[in-house]
Amino acid sequence: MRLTAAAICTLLVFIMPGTVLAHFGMIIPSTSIVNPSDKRLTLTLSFSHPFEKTGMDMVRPQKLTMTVNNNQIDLTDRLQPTTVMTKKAWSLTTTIKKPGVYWFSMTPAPYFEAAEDIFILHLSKTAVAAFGAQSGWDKPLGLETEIIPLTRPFGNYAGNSFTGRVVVQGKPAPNTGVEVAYYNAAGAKRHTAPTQYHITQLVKTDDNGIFTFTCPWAGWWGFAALHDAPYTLPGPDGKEKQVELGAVLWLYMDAVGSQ
Ligand SMILES: [Cu+2]
Repeated sequence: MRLTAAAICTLLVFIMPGTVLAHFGMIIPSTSIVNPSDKRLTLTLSFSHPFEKTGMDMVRPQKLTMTVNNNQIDLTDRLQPTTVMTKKAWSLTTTIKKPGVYWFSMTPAPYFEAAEDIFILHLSKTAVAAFGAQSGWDKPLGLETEIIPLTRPFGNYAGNSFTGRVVVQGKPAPNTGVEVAYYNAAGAKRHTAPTQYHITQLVKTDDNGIFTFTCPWAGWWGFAALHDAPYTLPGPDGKEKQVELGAVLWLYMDAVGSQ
């Protein structure tokens, strides 16, 4: 049976009432660390349920940028259609030529989530370090909302903790929920959730907008700090709908020992 993304979300709501759905803007590079032996980097952009491994069709993102050493390059026009979890997604392959910390940031088109009667807009970013450089990993990109790392977001082991600061319009966001999802990627160890609560982990920021989460497994981890946007958008029925704004950050935890 084929299910549309909306049907899957509706189904999840039906099966797990009250459960926070783990849909995440995803920006996953082929590696978080680029070495001289292979300078190519492929980025894959999607809007998916990373733990459940069910996808949703994603229309062309509004924007994809690469920021390194205070220079920002717009890569939106270079996005090519691809497939993630059998659904429409986007990708781009580029070559990293110079040392640096490369921040990739995606602004998707607002996604109308019929099951929740809201729009979802996840501003999603990830950092890729090249050739040993590491300055710039702690810099904000100046997004409407974002997670600024306080832990270097690459070169970590599974079992490390990640600490970040959530900002909205540049100001720390206290008492804000941060959803955490593990990308149950093919090739990685498949993890199962003992209960529905385990699918999405949840932490909150403190008075300074800071949160910490310990990542138990090797692989990609997504953090989504969510709040209601100060504006609404017209929905398919013509009525104004709330917009869930997400500051999403993806980072990789490497396996302890040999890989
Ligand atoms: Cu969903």
